[in-house]
Amino acid sequence: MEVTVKQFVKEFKQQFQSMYAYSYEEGSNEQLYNALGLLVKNYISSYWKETREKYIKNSVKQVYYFSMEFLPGRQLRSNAYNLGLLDVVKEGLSELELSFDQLAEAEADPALGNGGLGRLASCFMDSLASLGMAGNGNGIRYQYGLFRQKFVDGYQVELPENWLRYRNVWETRNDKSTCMVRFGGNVWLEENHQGHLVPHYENTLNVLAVPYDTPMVGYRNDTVNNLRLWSAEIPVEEEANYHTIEETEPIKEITQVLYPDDSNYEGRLLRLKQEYFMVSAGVQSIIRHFRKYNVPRKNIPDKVAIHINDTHPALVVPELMRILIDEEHLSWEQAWEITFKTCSYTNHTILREALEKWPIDMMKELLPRIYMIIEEINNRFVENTLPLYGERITWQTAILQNGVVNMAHLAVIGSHSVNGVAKLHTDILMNDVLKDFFELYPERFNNKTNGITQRRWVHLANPELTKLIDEKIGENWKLTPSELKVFKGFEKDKDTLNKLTDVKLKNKKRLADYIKEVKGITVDPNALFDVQIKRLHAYKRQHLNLLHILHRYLEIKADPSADYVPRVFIFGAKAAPSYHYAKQIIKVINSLADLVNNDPDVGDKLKIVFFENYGVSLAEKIIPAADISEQISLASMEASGTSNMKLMANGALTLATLDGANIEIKDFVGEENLFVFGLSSKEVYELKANQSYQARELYESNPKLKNVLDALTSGTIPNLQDEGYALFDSLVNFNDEYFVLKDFASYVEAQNKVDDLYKDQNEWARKSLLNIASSAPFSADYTIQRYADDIWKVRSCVEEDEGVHLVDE
Ligand code: NBG
Repeated sequence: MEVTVKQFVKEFKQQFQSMYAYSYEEGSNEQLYNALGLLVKNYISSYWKETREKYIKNSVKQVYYFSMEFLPGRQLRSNAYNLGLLDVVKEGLSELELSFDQLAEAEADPALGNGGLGRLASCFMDSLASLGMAGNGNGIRYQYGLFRQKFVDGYQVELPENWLRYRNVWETRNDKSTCMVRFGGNVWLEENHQGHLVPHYENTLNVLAVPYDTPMVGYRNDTVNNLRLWSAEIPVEEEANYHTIEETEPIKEITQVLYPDDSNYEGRLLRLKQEYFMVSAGVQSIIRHFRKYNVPRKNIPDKVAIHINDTHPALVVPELMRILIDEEHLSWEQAWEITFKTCSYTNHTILREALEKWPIDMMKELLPRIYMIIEEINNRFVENTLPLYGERITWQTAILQNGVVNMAHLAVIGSHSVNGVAKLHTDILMNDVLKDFFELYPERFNNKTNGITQRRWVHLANPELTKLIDEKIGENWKLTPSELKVFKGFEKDKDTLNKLTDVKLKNKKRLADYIKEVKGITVDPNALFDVQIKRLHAYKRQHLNLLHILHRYLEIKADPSADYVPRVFIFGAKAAPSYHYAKQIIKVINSLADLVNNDPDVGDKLKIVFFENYGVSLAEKIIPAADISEQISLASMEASGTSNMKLMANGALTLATLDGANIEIKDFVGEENLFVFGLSSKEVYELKANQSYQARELYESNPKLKNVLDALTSGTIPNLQDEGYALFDSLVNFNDEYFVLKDFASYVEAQNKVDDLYKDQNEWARKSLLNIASSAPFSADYTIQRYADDIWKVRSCVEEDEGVHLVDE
């Protein structure tokens, strides 16, 4: 969009004054940020309106991405950038002697998700808009995001994340589009005079769902899509029934907090309420649109695709059935045809504890009508499947099993498409986790490997690298990511490699300053920066990383002249508050950090930095400075991973097991340009099947490993309570569920190779360049294009010469 610096300066001053009634010179950073954000939102608003009108006028098919989590990150920079205004804004502010970077830091980072799942949803929103596709997000406006993590004495402490404290300039409360969501009470069906069975409700808890809309700005293509987050309120007409604050709690609490658990949702009533609340409001608002524009209901699948992001929104299936049958008076068969063709489902994990199951009693009591429908879906499913496939498969795939509602089964049965998020993961779904369904419906299964938006994770997070690429290959890669492969042509060009090394060093210096500022630790920017950033979970094996560091420490102590390349081990990870073992791992890493960072024998050879409160904004600071990307989950356990893609795109070399998307990274960049170690998923499956694994044997037979494990309990690491013992026990006495000890030797060997390569800076830079140049296939733009072509059947609504343009991969 066209705005001159002069115009911007004038409008910014006016905006500030109109909001605060004094001059911008007296404003705090938060106030200045708020004024700037609102001004940018003003610039967005006409495109937002026009995009919406265009979709309606052309009656285009729209995608609704239903997700309990979104992690958009700070939006000021990315909105200004996608609009093409970032330079104007920066220049205008500097004329006013204000720093854009400083104001941008004042924005709260909405932590409305746990990790990869929520961030993926936000990368997808960015790509949908940038591809000019009609894509809407549907989720919850949690009043408190994921907890803010602090370390006290090395222990994780959780504080509330009040991200709305200073208001949220991007959202628009949309009181015109509220809906009513009903819980509990009694329901019965009665025939009306047209002979339809209609439900009657009594004593329900009625909750008003209020939408807050946020613009999702496409990259230079005038497209602005909508992210709709719902908030729970008391219906105005029922306000008089509530006499005390306490009485209003059951309503308010529905959208108060995000469940702080990314793989293990305990069967809690409130969580189920949240899920239904989001689903019902979202489906109602979709159907309202059809009523308003009088679209024949049978055309719904041609006009909408509803995506179920993990099982959390799987109640979309019975909710859509409910509305079509109870309110639109379609027959069961008609309603089912529509529902099934409209819905699609992505699975994001194979962890059994994360595949949601709700007690039937709970479902019946909280959502009586929905339960009736689920029961009917299940009965019909069983009736159809039993004669064709027999007892075993039928009962293994039923929705209702042993007193619970199996949400993954509901999602698979009610969707025309089921996908995993990396090739290996999809294979595991087909051959193991959902194998019986694969027998029933092979045509539904497909893979969609995850992706990331290069706009946020390269263009904005790493401007120096972006400039270097522009300088060498021109700017086309920004609109056509596959062009990035042209950069490969520079792998032997001295000038490019030197500049690449310089860029990395600058980024590392910046991170080193930040480390000094927030952690008080001095690190050498020339050291190798080794990064593991992700949720803390035993399957992700931060403790394997820990054991290796401890091993290095012991070697350096035994021989201070040992030839190790100086390293900074960087961690960022939150543990679910109830996940005791994960918290113990955090404590041990923090205590080891205290020991190592202050040991004069060690000096710069080893430093450990565990950042507090890992999230999108911190990731943006860390990733451009990384040399090594730690992707060390037990093979078969990590569905895809996405930090692996971000780190690769920023030139880090991957140190990985053959898990999730690591395998595809290896295939694109070539095995010689990353470090692979450890068991393959096939070996993991075999080891589990033959039950031959004996962790204690490894402990007893490998002296180096024994040395390291003993150091957990010997008092070597200061200030531990029982955490060292807990780790030792799980690894040695409880037979090491995630085969940490089994992979230890090959991990150490791979780490030594990392050191060797780092000594040859030229060769390191060459491999780094090849990684960057091979990262385009992980652009979320391609991922979204594949979802659009294969699953949603939607197309771009912008001209081919506008915005992102995908030629091939
Ligand atoms: C996570 C997986 C990651 C994957 C993201 C996005 C959940 C339930 N799953 O491996 O653990 O990259 O989803 O697909 O958060």
